[in-house]
Amino acid sequence: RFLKGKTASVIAMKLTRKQPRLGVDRGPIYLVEAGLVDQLKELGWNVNFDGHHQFEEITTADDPPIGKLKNPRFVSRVCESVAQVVGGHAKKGELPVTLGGDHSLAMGTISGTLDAHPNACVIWIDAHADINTSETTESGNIHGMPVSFLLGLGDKVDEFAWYIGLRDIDAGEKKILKDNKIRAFSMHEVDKYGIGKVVEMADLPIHLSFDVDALDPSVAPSTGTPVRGGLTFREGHYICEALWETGLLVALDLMEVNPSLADAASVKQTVAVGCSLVRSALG
Ligand code: B3U
Ligand code: MN
Ligand code: MN
Repeated sequence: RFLKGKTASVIAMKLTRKQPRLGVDRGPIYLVEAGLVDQLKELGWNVNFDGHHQFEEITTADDPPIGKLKNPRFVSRVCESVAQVVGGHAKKGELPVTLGGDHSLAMGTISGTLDAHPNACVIWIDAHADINTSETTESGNIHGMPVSFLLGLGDKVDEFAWYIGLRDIDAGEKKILKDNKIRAFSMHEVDKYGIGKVVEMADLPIHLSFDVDALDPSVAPSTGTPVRGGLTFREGHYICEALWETGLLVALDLMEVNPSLADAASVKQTVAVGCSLVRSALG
């Protein structure tokens, strides 16, 4: 309803974090090589392939931490340009599909979506809340903070974001979620109510930011910070299918596929699941 026609733009991002595990930047390349673009064409989409975006890395020496934040200049520069790329596509009425890559990228993708669809809401599927602030973070990794940056650090933005699949939240994050009245459905709610009830939501354009680590590590092993007890293969797909059926999806991120973290069979499995989630979300 918020799109013009059926054009998807696939944006493959190359952003790696230096800590704690390298290689997450190669995820998008694998997803594209697995044939994602052709698969979407088979579903009837016109696909603009807009990638692989690469950024000249700023060496750690030139990008020292700001407070606890690691690689702040690099991440911020990349996110700024991602926001422009995603915003450009979204304004043309296309559905940007951003493949990552470090989940910090979502600061850029969601900013881009909001440029085109100012009332968009965000559904964040993740094992983690990714809502640490620069003060509460214990790791200093910006991929653990994008939601707090998007919310403007403690600003009251009720129900800007929903979470589904949470099971690894830091104490500081718990407080932020509570203080900002953010709807969060943990795995406990998924067990209790079933995933179907959990995806019922408001009539707004939806940006889906899907971290593959929301899935159980037995389903998606090749990711940086796996946490056991995750969404099943079917639950993950059901979320994507249910969001597609709402007709409200305007943008999608598929993040944290990291092919360097497992044996070849696990990589193949994770990449296949990633492609399949994108297909489900796009009909
Ligand atoms: N909450 C922890 C762990 C974490 C968040 N996102 C990932 N890991 N991938 C942190 O670093 O902020
Ligand atoms: Mn994440
Ligand atoms: Mn995560």
